Amino acid sequence: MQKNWWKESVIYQIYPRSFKDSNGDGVGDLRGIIEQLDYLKDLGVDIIWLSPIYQSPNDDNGYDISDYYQVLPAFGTMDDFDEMLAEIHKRGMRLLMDLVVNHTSDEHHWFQEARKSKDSPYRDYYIFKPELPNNWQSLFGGSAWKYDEVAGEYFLHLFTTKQPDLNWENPKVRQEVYQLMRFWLDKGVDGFRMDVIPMISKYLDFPDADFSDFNKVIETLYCNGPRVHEFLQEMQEEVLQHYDIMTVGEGVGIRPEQANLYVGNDRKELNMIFHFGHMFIDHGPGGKFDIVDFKLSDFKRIFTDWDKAIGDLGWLNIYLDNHDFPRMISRFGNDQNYREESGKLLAMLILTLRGTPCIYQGSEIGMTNVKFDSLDDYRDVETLNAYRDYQSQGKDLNELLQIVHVQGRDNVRTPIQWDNSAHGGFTKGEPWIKSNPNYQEINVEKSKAKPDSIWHFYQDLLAWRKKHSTFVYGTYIPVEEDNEQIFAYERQDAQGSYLVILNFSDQAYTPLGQLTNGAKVLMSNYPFSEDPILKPWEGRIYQID
Ligand code: TEU
Repeated sequence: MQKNWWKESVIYQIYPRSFKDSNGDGVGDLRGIIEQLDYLKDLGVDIIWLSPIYQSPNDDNGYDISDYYQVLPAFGTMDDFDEMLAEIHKRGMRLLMDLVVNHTSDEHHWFQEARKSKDSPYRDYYIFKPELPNNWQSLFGGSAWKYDEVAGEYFLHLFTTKQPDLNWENPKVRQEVYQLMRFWLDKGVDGFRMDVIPMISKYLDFPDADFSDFNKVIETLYCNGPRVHEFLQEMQEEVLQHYDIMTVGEGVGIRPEQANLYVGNDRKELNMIFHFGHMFIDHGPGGKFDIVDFKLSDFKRIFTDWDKAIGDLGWLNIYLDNHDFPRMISRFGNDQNYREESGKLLAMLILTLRGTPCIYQGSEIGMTNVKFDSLDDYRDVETLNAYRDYQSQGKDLNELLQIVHVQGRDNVRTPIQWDNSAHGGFTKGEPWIKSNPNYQEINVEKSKAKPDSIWHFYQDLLAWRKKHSTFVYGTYIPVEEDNEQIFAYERQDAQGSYLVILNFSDQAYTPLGQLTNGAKVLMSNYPFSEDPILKPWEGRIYQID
């Protein structure tokens, strides 16, 4: 297996709007990030993935870009960016920017020009049709086609109506993208996380879709289009191969069997992907707000299937939440009775599975989902669109509120809780979104002051992982795959043999003798004990011969 710095690193995702506000306007900013770089270095992360900071009307909080060459003024200036990048590099860390090029904002001048005339040179930067071509639905509700009065045609938007999809069939569009990538890479950026990159190639016959299973539509029609690999290989040829950088694709819609088409080291496309196997595990046929149950064995099997699919040819990210999904402690742990224990256990999972771990901001202190009392407290366009649809269809708004409490993206977008002062010390002003009221109990200051906190557990485990390369390059061998209480696996190579057992339950667990015979406990998320019985939400790393 090829050794690479991006396989040995740990990524920390910053959602800048909610990370740290330095000037009291209630919105996180680049200077706030600069203030906290020592905090991140001290935690022990290596790469910062920064969600979009470009000029945007913020219909989708920056994933709707109106100028790829400008920093959103609320986040700061280009000088602030240059200083932040220099300070990141000074600390031996790296920066990934978020590349959002499946679509732009409708306020981008390309779209504004395109809609003016069918003869505009920008017209086929987007996908305009004279008639409604099919029944496609946006991931954010409603039709995926909007009739534009000025343009006199419909245009495609797989996301909000303010996020028109770019037409990658047009070589001019691709050259525009390569140019903006070079602009940021020439500034010294260390790579990109590529937003919905499997969506850039469209099925040009635009067939109708069967929405009885939305996830299937995403996989078979919205993603993995006929030219996606051609486009990515051209991107590699034109841009990526000329820099020592890393690329990670947001792997929505990719099936395990398709993974190495994107990340196989012989493919010259991407270095790795965030796959969505476990992220859609509780999404029913109706999508994310159609919540279904799942078993631990289903959850485990997804990781095993993906590890098998990738083999030694490709590479994956390992993550359990990001800015689009609920807080992992609330979704996969127990944020009521075992918040600290399950937070540490989940940290052990992402830091010992095979792949580049990604920690989402606030996980290191065990931040949880929020339960705002009113839908009016929410800011995410995905939630607000659902709110609008429920209202227009006369559906039960309280039912929607309960669903949003579980699945809403604002669960992970409440401000980072730095201390127990107002708004968790995130801002001296009024935050753009309310803080989680539990910031008095859950905050960085308190967590760093508590020696056995989640924060210290992350710091210890991050340091420990650096000294045990088996957790980077070793094989992954699942054990007890049908067990509905524990997630257990071995990691092995010439440098070492380890067994990880994670008790995903509120009950104690007695490992089978043969599982731990002769194994030596190296680490636990509970105070050290030779007791063979795992406590509720106890995770252990054993050395095995
Ligand atoms: O997300 C794409 C994507 O698939 C997610 O929208 C996810 O399926 C959904 O949010 C689950 O609710 C990327 C960005 O990460 C997301 O923040 C953007 O809203 C979206 O693309 C459009 O750019």
